[in-house]
Amino acid sequence: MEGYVLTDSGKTATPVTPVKRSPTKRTNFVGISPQRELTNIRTPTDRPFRVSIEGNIGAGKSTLIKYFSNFAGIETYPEPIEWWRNLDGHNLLDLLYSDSNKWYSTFQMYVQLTRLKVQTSIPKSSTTVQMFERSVQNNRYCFVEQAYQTGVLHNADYTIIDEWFKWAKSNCDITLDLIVYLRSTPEIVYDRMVSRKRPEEARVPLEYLRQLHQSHETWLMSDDLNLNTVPVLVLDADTTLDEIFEQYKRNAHKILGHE
Ligand code: DCM
Ligand code: MG
Repeated sequence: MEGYVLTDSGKTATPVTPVKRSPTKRTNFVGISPQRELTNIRTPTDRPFRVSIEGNIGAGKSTLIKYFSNFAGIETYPEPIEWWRNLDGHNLLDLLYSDSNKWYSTFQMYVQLTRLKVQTSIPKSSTTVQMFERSVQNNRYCFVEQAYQTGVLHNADYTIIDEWFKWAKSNCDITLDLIVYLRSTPEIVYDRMVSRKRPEEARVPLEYLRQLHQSHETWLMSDDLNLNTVPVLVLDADTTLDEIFEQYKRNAHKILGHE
């Protein structure tokens, strides 16, 4: 299988040359005008098209999902954040940000379980597209990887989460057909995060968003097929809301698997 990166420019697509041993950053791959085009989005016949919306905190994933939720045949699955905020009365998101070293592993184990439930949801018979806000794959390659690389997660915790991930991958169908990457600048999404005033996130520093940005880049913008084999459509999430809606419209056919 090959890895691809899509653009929203509509030019002829070219497969990305795959596999390097270590992730190679597409450093000259900028916003929505990349050198690499994308093709070959697999349109499954035995189940709905599955697309995951990815991006940093505050990148606009919920806005995109809300926009497409009115389209016919689409089932949308916003992140189950309320489950994380109230697990039998425990606010795991708050615990996470109040003491990351203590709670990171617990939180990610639970997020992984809830994502697995969401991503294996049985669609309605009329559903042609399932659209997820983030994915099981995101957990493993963004949040968990980042926490391990920065020393927040102990190797034992990291290995347990990875074992669960590998088990889920081989025993459940969590495959995706397309990833939409809302690519953003950490400083910009930091301001958005601060202004939306989610109480648990009041303590989140800009540095954390920089680290998460880097983990998204490594996961989605490198040619390493050990990290990702799913086609990636990159949208510029730094722009104004009007411009973002324009990008949605321009790319709707790709996002919904019609191309
Ligand atoms: N979150 C996390 N680990 C995950 C997924 C999400 O810590 N694996 C946190 C980051 C944000 C919140 O949950 O604080 C989700 O918000 P958003 O959808 O804006 O990224
Ligand atoms: Mg969200």
